[in-house]
Amino acid sequence: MTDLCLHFAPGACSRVPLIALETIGVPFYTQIMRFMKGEHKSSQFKNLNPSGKIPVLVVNGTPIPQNVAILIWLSKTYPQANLLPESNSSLIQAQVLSALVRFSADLHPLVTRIRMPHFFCDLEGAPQRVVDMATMSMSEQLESIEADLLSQPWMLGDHWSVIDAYLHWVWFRITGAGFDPAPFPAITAHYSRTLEMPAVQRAISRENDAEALLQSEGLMPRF
Ligand SMILES: N[C@@H](CCC(=O)N[C@@H](CS)C(=O)NCC(=O)O)C(=O)O
Repeated sequence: MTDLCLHFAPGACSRVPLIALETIGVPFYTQIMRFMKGEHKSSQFKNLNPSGKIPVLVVNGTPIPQNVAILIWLSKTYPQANLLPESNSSLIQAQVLSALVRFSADLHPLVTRIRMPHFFCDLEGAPQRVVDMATMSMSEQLESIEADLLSQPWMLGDHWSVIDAYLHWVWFRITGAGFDPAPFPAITAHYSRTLEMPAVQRAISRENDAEALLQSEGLMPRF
């Protein structure tokens, strides 16, 4: 049996592969990242991901860092879970990859600016400006997603994919930081639909358990 360990933290973007793993239903275990102890900066963890970031999925001892790489590996390894649509057309494959990478390369960095603006500029008053500018860019990005979701239930059409799990996480993080949901009713409804999915509920439950543990250790990060 394949040995799968996901390095994750409550609230972090590791929720996306966590949802993917829960959707597949394969046995896996988890390793909680203790950011407050600087574990992500340790040489031990950097052997798994030189960028010092989660998620990392360790497969039979071999690490896969980066959300996109993890999600594609899971999708190809467990095709029955339909995490991403399969196609023999390289053009369609490229379109699906493009939709996924949009989240990791375009939207995700904006989430980071909205949640942790001091990582980008710590001059007095600057973090708020970072938030404001990232919020404007995020709103622009979300306009096209809102338009799509007004005519289809999921990001790629009629069928859920892990791209919907990525949108779920983006929305969770930005609305949790005060982003105004009012102009985006279709995305709000999409988020509600994802919350009803058992795999999403199991992923959140794992995060809640991890959060309780980190709280008890005084190591729950505010990020
Ligand atoms: N490109 C990476 C980004 C991962 C990422 O930003 N992870 C955050 C948590 S959401 C992290 O570990 N941050 C720690 C840090 O930057 O020090 C991916 O898609 O996996």
